[in-house]
Amino acid sequence: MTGYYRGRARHMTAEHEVTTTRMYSSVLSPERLLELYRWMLLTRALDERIWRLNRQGKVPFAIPARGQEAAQVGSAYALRAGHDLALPYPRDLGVVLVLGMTPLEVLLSALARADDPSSGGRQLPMHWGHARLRMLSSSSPVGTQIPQAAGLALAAKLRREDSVIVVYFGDGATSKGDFHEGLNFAAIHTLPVVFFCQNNGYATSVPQSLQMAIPDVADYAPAYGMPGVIVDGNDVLAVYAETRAAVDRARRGDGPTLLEAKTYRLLPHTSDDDDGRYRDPAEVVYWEARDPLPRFRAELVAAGLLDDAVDAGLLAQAQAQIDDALVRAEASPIPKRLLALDHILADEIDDGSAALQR
Ligand SMILES: Cc1ncc(C[n+]2csc(CCOP(=O)(O)OP(=O)(O)O)c2C)c(N)n1
Ligand SMILES: [Mg+2]
Repeated sequence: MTGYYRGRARHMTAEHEVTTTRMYSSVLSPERLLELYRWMLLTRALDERIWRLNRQGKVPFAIPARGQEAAQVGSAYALRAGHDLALPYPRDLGVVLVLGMTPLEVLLSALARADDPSSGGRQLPMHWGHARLRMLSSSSPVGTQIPQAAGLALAAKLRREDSVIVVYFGDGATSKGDFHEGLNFAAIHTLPVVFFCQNNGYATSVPQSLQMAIPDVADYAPAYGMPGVIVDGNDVLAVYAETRAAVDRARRGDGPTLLEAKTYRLLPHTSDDDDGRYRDPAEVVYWEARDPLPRFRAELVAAGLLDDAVDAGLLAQAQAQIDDALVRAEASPIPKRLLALDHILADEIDDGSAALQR
């Protein structure tokens, strides 16, 4: 019997917000807590570097992750990298790094080089894809990855694989039919998929209040017959624990979950956006004070796992890794013009006539 989910989404409470460290720190060893922090640090540093390269005219277009690192790193850390399938959305630098994409590969994509694993420099930067890492190539139209994830999950179930599919998207994508169709299908067939929404309050310049008439994306879940969970998306440990629970549930065969990570994008939508035209700078200041990176750093310091010297050393390591990757990426070849149309249309067109003659 497929489990019919009755009830309401599980909501984050004020109590939840202040107790997450105590609630979740015991789920990971000190080494793994520091590993999570290093992923967040690398994501932040690489994101900043790409933004600067854009301002220098070297990277044509950037989609910043700043402010959403906890949601991305914490959730991806709950997957079995290279085994589970991920469909990241363009802002997901933290997700792709944790799942195994190297800073060099990220920079090859940002600089549109021939060896970019996502598309060989054909797609917009940050439209991630990596066959070996089981990361599905992404499209620009918002939300299209959601029904694709349901389809992949159906395939995994039919093949009796124990892989889980995790699909990432923003609050804006929930206004698309793709979101509703994907959730409905996944729930009907009890599919092993986790729908992970990073709700940063905006779809480019459109605030959430103009996209939906209810406050929480997670509240859509019970209508389709699956659990909906709201998590503080700026608390990396809470995100890890809730994603882990949803992934375990999917792997057990108990079906999909909709997770809503409440977060905030600290930079403009993209390098081409002027966020001063649609949001109050005071709002950004409010969220700067809730930046997930210093927040986790403070928690690690309070737990005696980190001090200023170790922190500075970890940042220097991340920067050195990025410096090295950048030198190699800038020295790598650009795509050959003659190959521009490769992989766009089938090389040989099958008009069906051969089949008709049989
Ligand atoms: C179908 C479609 N409509 C509009 C766009 C233009 N567009 C690109 S990103 C975006 C906003 C997405 O917002 P959200 O899903 O909340 O993700 P966020 O950018 O906030 O992380 C829009 C409208 C698009 N790419 N596809
Ligand atoms: Mg958004």
